[in-house]
Amino acid sequence: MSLKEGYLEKQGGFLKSWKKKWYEVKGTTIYSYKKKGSEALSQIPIRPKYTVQACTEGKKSHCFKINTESRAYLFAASSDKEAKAWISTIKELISNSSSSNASAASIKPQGSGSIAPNKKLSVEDFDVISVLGRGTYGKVQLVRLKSNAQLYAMKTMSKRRLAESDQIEQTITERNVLTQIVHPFLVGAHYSFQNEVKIFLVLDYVPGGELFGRLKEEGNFSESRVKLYSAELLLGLGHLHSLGLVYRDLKPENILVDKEGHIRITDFGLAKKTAFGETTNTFCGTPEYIAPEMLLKQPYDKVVDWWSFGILIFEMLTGLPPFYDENVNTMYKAILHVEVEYPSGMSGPVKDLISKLLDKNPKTRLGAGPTDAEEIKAHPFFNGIDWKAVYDKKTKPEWVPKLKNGVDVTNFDEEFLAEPTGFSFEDPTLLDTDTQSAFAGFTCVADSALDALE
Ligand code: ISQ
Repeated sequence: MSLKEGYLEKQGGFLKSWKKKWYEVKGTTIYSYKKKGSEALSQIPIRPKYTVQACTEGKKSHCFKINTESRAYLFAASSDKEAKAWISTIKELISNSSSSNASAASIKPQGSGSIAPNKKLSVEDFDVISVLGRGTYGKVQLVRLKSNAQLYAMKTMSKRRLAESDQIEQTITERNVLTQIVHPFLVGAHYSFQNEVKIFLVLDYVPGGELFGRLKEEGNFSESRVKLYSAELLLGLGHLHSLGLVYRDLKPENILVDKEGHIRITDFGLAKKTAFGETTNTFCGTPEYIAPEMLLKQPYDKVVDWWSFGILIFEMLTGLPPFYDENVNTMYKAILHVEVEYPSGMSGPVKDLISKLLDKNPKTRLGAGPTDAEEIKAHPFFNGIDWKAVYDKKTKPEWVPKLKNGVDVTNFDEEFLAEPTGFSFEDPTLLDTDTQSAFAGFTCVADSALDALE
């Protein structure tokens, strides 16, 4: 039940522009929505030490401000009466959160991307159980928070390696994206912190392993299985786009399977904030999945994600991406000039969907219109899908990972599981002060959402 709801304008913490959204107070949290009845975009959990007051800054009338430890949230209501009503509701929330949190010195785990009470953490607060994966800049480990026994995936990155390969901005992007996310099909972040040599992102643990591993083992997936995976991906990508983010790196390695068999997109290092209608031209992504306009170094926008989505649907159905060639140059030429050939077993609707997503012209590609994901949801391949049931995870996946217990990591690559656990040593004296200062402000408890990137 909502205690108060209505449209408010809010000033972004980063760009300082004002955005109108629907806000709702439920429990001790303020949720934001694009419009009434849509999916929650983000949340501000109210804590005992917060304050709320009317204010005159921000060049807007009927303003009020919520002060937290890390920032102030500035809102504008439609009238003074409305502003007063919001202030009194939030004051009540603050006093309610004081009584419900009085004994909560420890951290309460919450769902994906949700917010824990403010507490600064360090690696000493976690036990390492296993290594789940490794990349150029560090590794992902299964960890348990000592205070509440909750499992998380901890991504550890070396500051030196990030700096050497110009990845600092990407890492901060990933943190900013992750702390904004509250969505059933996107991996959320709970905490981020740093020590002298490393930065740490504490993420939802998704125990079913990478979709890539499943695809390698099974060769390909049935059309009905692909339909649910792609419906879930579509909702996740659509949500990122609704936040003004282009994901840019969709591939099976970045898709995890949860304990019930639903998917979760991870790895937001390449996600990029663009204002609506704006384009970018940084070259990034994985060769097999790169859209033609990106290859041509032309300005591109969120529609590149719908190209990669088409490639992924093809790969899930056949086991290989459509333009694959061992020779990368041949593959690039195929992406630019060759039409996709479809195996005979593919149904008409899925062929039609893939061909419309793999339109080499980004302007006419399915999903290029103003309604973005909605345009793709209306394609006949998705006829009969109950989108609410998909969002609520009420549609049963065909494959459910077998897990013996909460810390069963057998769905992850054996190569990593054999690695020794623990936090490796790196010499802090090797880091220059520029690198250190580039990470200033990285430490945070996921302060949700209505934050930096808005
Ligand atoms: C969450 N759970 C398991 C593995 C992961 C790898 C990368 C990011 C998040 C993860």
